[in-house]
Amino acid sequence: MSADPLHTLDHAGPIVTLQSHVLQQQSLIPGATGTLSWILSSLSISAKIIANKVRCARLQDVLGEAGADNVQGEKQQKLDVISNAVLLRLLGGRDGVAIVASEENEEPVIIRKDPSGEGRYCVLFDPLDGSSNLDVCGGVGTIFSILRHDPHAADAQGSLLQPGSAQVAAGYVLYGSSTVFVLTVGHGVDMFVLDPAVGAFMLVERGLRTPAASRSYSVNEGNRRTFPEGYQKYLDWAQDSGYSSRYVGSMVADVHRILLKGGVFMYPPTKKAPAGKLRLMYEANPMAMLIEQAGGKALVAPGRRVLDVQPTDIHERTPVILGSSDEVDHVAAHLG
Ligand code: P6P
Repeated sequence: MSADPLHTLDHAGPIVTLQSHVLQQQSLIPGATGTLSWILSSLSISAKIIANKVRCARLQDVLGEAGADNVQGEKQQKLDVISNAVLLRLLGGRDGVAIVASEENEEPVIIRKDPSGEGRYCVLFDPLDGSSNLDVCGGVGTIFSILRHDPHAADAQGSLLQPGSAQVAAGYVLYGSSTVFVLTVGHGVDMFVLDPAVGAFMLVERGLRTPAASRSYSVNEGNRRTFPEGYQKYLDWAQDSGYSSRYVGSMVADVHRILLKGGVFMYPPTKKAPAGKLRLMYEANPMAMLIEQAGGKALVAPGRRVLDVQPTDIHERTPVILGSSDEVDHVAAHLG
């Protein structure tokens, strides 16, 4: 029998879309104006547009490099540029967005700066994380982080440079075997899957919890020899303890597996990236909020939460250790 939405109505209760879920959550927040809901709506539309472009990329000849480097010094993929433009256009059309910051733009984009900026938000994102996996049909994703805008800040950086604990919402879209939208607004983690026949993200998991333990780690072991010693000691211990290793090389794909099945994801400092490779503001912070909301842990070092780091630059990088609470503890114990 087809898994059409009406079928699920018989077996799984009411049909809830991302749109109706967000509006329902808005109704629970006293004084909510709907501004954040409208921003989340624009991210949902962006995700549908990007998903379509990712799935038709090879057919429409938009795979491969765009011919320029981004602010990170990385080769931009054509779809990085396209996805970035989609998000800028959709968010730019939302009255509640004051500032946008993207991995693909060296400077933040000021959308609105009138002094009555009260009640507006800053949206930070990596438009297509893991895009180097596109030409081999690997999982790629969009990661987003939403902060309250400070209209009294001297400049855009002043409003953006808030610790991850200040995020009001965070999430990602995984363009994998299905298109999955994972979201938290600070009251747990909810997961939606795009039903292409309906064109809507359908709620499939409410209040996701990551397992407290799972004997699996996720790290690029090609860099192992340049990891600080404590990480090498952890890997020796994990391998002696029969742990399995899973690594896609696309943060959204790796973290989604950790969120659902547990384990620990790490990007340690390396010789090439002594401060770590992942970006704090629009990769580590949103993923850390999701993992903590799901009952896991997210650290930059033993005893230091990702969400407590006070950023000094919107593109700064950080080491990351995140996932099941027991598994993060095992890594931290070896780092001393
Ligand atoms: P490496 C993708 O380029 C990315 O930013 C993350 O999605 C991913 O976790 C990491 O880099 C992979 O880096 O050095 O293992 O290829």
